[in-house]
Amino acid sequence: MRKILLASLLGTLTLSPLTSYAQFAKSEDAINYRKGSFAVMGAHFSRIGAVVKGEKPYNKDEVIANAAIVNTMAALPWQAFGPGTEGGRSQPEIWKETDKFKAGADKMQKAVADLNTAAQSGNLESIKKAFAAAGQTCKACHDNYRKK
Ligand code: ASC
Repeated sequence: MRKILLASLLGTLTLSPLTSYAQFAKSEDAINYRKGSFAVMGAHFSRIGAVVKGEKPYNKDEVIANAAIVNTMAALPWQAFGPGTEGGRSQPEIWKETDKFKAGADKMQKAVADLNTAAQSGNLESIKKAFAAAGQTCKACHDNYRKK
């Protein structure tokens, strides 16, 4: 019984994003991971953006699918900003203002969850509002923490 508990605890710890920066063997791996997850998120966010801007016709199911991907991806990059992973386009302030950076990350995830809810509502006006709010949270972090 104790073995089973220990194994399940270890499994939980290994899968937990909070502890998993240690899963990257090299800082370059963490940098690639966060770049990759932001790139996938950005690609699907932009597809909703094209609808919001009227460049593409509104298709409810496509927006739902894109918003769900953005919502899933939004949870991922943060585990790859662990200690000692400075580099890429990240400004060093990320590792000096960790609380502020985390607050921005949390705000973005909340806004993206709202976008996901709006997508499911099928109301294009709600989607437009939620998209603009989410885009603001992307921009805030880019302005503060991403190298130009
Ligand atoms: C996008 C994308 C971002 C955000 C940001 C919003 O489509 O890839 O990073 O929107 O530009 O200001």
